[in-house]
Amino acid sequence: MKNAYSWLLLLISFTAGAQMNWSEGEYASFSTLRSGIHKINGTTLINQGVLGEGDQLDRLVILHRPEGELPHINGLSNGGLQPTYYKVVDSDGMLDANSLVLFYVNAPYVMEFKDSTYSYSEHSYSEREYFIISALPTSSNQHMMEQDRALVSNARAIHLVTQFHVVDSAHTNLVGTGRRWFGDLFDFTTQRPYNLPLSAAPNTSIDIKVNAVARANSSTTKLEILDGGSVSFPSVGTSSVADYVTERALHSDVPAGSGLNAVVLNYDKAGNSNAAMWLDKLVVNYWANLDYQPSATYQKRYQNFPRGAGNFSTFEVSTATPQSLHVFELRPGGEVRDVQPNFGTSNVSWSAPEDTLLQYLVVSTNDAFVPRFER
Ligand SMILES: [Ca+2]
Repeated sequence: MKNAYSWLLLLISFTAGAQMNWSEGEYASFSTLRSGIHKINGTTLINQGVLGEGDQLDRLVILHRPEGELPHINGLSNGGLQPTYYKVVDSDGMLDANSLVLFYVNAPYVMEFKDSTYSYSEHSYSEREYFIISALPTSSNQHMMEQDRALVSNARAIHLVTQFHVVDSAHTNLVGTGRRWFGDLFDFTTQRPYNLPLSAAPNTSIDIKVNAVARANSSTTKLEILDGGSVSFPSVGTSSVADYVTERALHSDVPAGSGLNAVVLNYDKAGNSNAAMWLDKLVVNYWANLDYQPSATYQKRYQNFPRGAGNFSTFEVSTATPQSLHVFELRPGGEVRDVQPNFGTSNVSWSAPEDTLLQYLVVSTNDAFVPRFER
């Protein structure tokens, strides 16, 4: 009898060992390159030992550090961590291989929406955002708040919403100081298309900001945006300091015409065979219609363009599969809510008050981004 009791204790401690306890500092770390709704599935939670099969999913703890400029590995230090509220997609709330947890995580760079335009601020240390997942012995109360957004009569119908696209890859450290990094090289290849994740709406204007550096021994080379503006680079001495370059910024509008899905950059070498240009960053703002459009790299944004308290906007998102979609509300200050919209036969719709800026994401569980497991 005593033996059986010991075995039982051993079994209990083994089972408990397969689950994490945040109070004891145990966690699994994940990272992402993207801003939007992410998902963790049951298999991952089980395999990483966060929870065991059959455990209540509401014990999960998801924490991140949304503010500050610390390197993100250091940024996981306990002090600045905040909860990321999540939505459990599971019929009985108990962990199995097919369970899903949905939650919002921002990329480390900032896209601030103001005056119908997103402005971009890069993060100095990291292109990945890190967050951690653990569990408590009982419910963590980190369920995402539900938000009723029933249709309101006499509301303004929104037909176009603003999207952003950023290309800011860091491959090349030209002067070797480690402080400035550059992306695509325009040398043998002098023209590159940058695909937009969604097509721009027809007959709208696309706002393009480009920063690039170049070296050339003439002052006639230039950066051009196809169907948009251009800017020339001054000449620099390429013989003595091989990596010396000059920098130019270009801000230009391009008409979308019948709809556009790429921004094309060209470096005109003006016959100067030694000339070369490196892209620093490309920031694009463009308009899209409201139709549901999944993309592997981007989740369409819907804004209410607030005119003040007492006003309402209505969104109607056309889709063949309304019941498969989840609508999330991004609120000022970073809170995210689980919207209860109106499900039609071929659309999802809701009305939003306009006393403050509200942004929405409409995603199916297939579109939710999958974070990378770190350790
Ligand atoms: Ca279940």
